[in-house]
Amino acid sequence: MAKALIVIDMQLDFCPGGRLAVAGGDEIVAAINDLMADFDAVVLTQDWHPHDHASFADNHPGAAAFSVVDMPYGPQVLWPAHCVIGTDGAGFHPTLAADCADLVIRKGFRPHIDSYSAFFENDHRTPTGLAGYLRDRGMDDLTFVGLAHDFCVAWSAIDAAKLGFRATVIEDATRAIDLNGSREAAREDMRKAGVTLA
Ligand code: VGL
Ligand code: ZN
Repeated sequence: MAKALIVIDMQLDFCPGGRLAVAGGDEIVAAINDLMADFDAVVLTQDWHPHDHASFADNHPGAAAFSVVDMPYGPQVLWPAHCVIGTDGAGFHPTLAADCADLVIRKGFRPHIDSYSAFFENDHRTPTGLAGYLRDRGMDDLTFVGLAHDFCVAWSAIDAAKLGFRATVIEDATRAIDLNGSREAAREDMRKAGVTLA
């Protein structure tokens, strides 16, 4: 079995001081760097939004950040603007060993649809191409770390399990946004999908 480490969205905007800061987001960088040597491949995902992205509350006049709206593809949380293409906040945390990655895959670049998962956009149908890349390289055992536990990490791990990969989340190397109990809900959804929580 070949093992890949999938590092989700370790970007400055998700770390303290960033535009969608996850509490303690920067505390996991050293642990993630240490894990990289144990894997046959390392993939980084990068949340990468145009300034007019539909997931930004600013682009919905009168709507509050963290409220939920109905999009053609389903409910969507409206976020503060974050990870805007080309900004410092969209960059990786400076101490992340990003040079060790085999692949950086960007997601969320289409203005009208968000993409939490590393595998599919939020319509659960439009592929990012990552599954094909991993299969071509014979990677069948995937471990997920990074930000945020209850959104992009959970959605990625659940999709991986549905696609037939072995999927593990190392919870100590994640941090959650925890919006209205989303952390526990995500843990339950991951367990149901067959994701191992380590
Ligand atoms: C994420 C909300 C919006 C994440 C990305 O990386 O978990 N969350 N965009
Ligand atoms: Zn985003």
